[in-house]
Amino acid sequence: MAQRYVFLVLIVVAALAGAALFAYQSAEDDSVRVAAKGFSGVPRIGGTFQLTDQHGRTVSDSDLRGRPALIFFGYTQCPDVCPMTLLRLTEALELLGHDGDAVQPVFITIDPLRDTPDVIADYIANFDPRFIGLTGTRQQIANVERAFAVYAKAADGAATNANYLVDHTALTYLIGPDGAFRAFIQQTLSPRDMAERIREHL
Ligand SMILES: [Cu+2]
Repeated sequence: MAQRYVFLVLIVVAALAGAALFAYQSAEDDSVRVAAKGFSGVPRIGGTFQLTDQHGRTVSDSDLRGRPALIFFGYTQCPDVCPMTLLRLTEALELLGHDGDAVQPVFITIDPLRDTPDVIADYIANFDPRFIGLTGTRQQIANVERAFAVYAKAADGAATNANYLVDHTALTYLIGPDGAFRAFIQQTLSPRDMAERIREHL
């Protein structure tokens, strides 16, 4: 009887230790998300950045002030999520008609090594003509990713394989005319739902 009791206690202790370890690891995974939150619980997303557009001109966060912006982070060699999302955003902007003219759509690369201004210029020509496409140095891109709490990681073997993939978050950020974060536009929404979500903030 006593032996059985000891065995049960050991199981409970092991379970608690496992739960504590799991909680610790989850907390680490969530650290980026937590860091992006302000005291009010509203995500503190955005900030200052300086990048280069598809024409080689410098664009900073202050250049985007005065009108709402739709910011999508991706890369031109993405086989699926990026082109699909950019097509849906393009369609959503068309559905908004003249109301859509108020919005500045922005593509920011998470793959600055391959996505030069020229490469981005060719790429965004496939989507809404109002898009601006931004790139920068590795450090500039790392800074803007941190400001927007974007996750992006090149696949293993990227150093030796020129056709490497990049794993990344695929949310679109709706930013107000004051530069403050307003809403996420999920890439899984239909263009019509995207348009409605954008319209709520015009
Ligand atoms: Cu992608």
